[in-house]
Amino acid sequence: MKKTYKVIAIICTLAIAIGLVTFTLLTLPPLNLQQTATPSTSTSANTHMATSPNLKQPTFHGVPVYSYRAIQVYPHDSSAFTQGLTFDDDGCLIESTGLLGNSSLRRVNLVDGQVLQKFALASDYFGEGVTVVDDRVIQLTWRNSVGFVYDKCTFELLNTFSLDTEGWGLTYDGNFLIISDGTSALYFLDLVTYQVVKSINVYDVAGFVKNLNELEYVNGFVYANIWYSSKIAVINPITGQITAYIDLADLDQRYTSENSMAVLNGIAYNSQTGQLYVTGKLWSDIYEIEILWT
Ligand SMILES: [Ca+2]
Repeated sequence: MKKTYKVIAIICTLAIAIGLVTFTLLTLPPLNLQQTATPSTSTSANTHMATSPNLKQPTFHGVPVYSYRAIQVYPHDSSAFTQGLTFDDDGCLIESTGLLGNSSLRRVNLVDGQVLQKFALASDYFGEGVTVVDDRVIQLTWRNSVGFVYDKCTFELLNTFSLDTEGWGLTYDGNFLIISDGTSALYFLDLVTYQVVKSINVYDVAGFVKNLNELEYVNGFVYANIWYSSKIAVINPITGQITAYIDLADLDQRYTSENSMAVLNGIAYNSQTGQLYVTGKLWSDIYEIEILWT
């Protein structure tokens, strides 16, 4: 009888074991082939890529690089140390120049390069970015911790405001002033108080991108010169992600000039015509360009 009980016990144990194995197999999730692949190397940056480059698309730091076509060339004052460039409502260029003792605010005839109007800054101020907001022209200074507000028509100095950072580039997105300070940050300033209300850090797949310089707001993106680079960064102003670079190396007069300071710096977009212009510090030309988005 004992033998019979043993056999029954063994059979029951085996049955329970088989039941448990069967239950376990039935309740496991189906094998996901993707989970067996090499672990992803994606980062928070490239998972936010707005544009997926094709195989032939040149890239820089994981970002598509686009070329350009020069449509027209205009003369530019080669003594102008360009730090800011934008358009007024009449299609004239508003330009800010730098260097101590040579800083100015200018209204320039695009076609012949003539300076139509000029306000010379005191010799201890170093002019930087410039933009137009309604009837005001706003100009930054580099390390003077101050911004200037002018009457758009007369260039009469109306007001000043303090800056907590260095002043480099400046543009206007319709709601805020946007300032760069040579780091990877863009600061958004209130139009009335000139206080910083938010900021973002600009990055590509390789990390934060510093030396952001002259700025221009173009169709929902911030275009930025990068100091000592021939590339313009196209920045998503909400996330800070660089979604494209525009390579202007062939235009860069730093390579044809004997002055190593003659870097690309100056982007102006005429929103009424859709035309885009670029120049640089001490450059003899302003170029109207078309970006080749293919
Ligand atoms: Ca600009």
